[in-house]
Amino acid sequence: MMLRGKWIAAAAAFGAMAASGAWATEPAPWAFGFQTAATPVKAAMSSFHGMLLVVITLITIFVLGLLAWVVIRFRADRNPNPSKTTHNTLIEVVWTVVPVLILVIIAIPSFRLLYFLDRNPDAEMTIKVVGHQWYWQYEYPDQDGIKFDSYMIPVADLKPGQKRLLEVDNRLVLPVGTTIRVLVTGNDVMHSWFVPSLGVQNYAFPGRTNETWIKLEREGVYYGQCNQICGVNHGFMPIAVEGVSKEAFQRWVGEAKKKFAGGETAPEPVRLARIAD
Ligand SMILES: [Cu+2]
Repeated sequence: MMLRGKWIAAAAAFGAMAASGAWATEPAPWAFGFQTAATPVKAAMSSFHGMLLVVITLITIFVLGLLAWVVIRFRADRNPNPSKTTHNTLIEVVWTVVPVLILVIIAIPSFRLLYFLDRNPDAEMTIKVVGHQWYWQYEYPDQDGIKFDSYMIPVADLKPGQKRLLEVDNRLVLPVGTTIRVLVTGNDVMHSWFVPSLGVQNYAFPGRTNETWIKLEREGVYYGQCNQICGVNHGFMPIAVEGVSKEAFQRWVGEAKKKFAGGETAPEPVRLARIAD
C-alpha cells in the first residue's frame, strides 16, 4: 500500500507539472526526462536522446520477446528432446552484423552532436568561467573585462521565492539571441560547470581551458550546479544564468562596470563561514 501511495503521488505531481507547463529550468520534484532546452545544443541533445530511447525500447522489446518465446516454447515439458545444434553460420553473422549496423546508425548523429557542441566559430562574444573552492567567478573580456564572483545565497539569507541551494548573489547575465563562446577553467581543483537546460557540462581544470558555446533562445533564469566533487562545499556552489534582452544586457553592463569595479565582492573567509551556517 505504501508503494501504491507513492506512485499515486508521483502521477499527481507529474500531471500537475504537465498541466502548469512547469518544465522548469531547474531540478523539480519527480521531474521526468530532461529540463526544457534553452539553447540549440540542448535541443539537439534532447532529440538525440529521444531517438536513442526509441532504439533502446525496440531492442529491449525484441530481446524480451525472444526470451519469452524460448522460455515458453522450449520448456522441458513441451520440448522433452532438445536440439543438439551448436552452430548456425547465418544466425551468427546476423547477430554480429545487425548490432554493428545499429551502433553505426547511433554513432553518426552522436559524433555530429559532439562536434556541434564543441565550439562555434561565429561567436559574437566570450565569457570566461573559473571554478574555485567553492564558488564560480565570471569574466566578460569583451565588456571591459567585467569580473565578479558568484556565491550561493546561504539558506538563512534566502528571500521568498529564491531557490534553496541554487540561487546566487551575482548571476551570470547573458544576452539572448547571441552566440557566446564559453571558456571554462579551474583555479584549484577540478570542478564542472553544468547547466542542464543549456546543454553545457564542461570540466574546469586548473591550467587548462575548455571551450563550448551557448545561444539562449529565450529570456529566463537557468540553474545548474558544480558537477565534479571538489571538496567539502561542492554542493554549495550553484550556477544561475540569467538570459535578458540585448538592450537589458547593455544596461546591465553599464551597472556591472560600476558595481564590480572594486574586484572581489566580499572577503572569502567571511563567505565560507556564512555558507557553513
Ligand atoms: Cu564541485
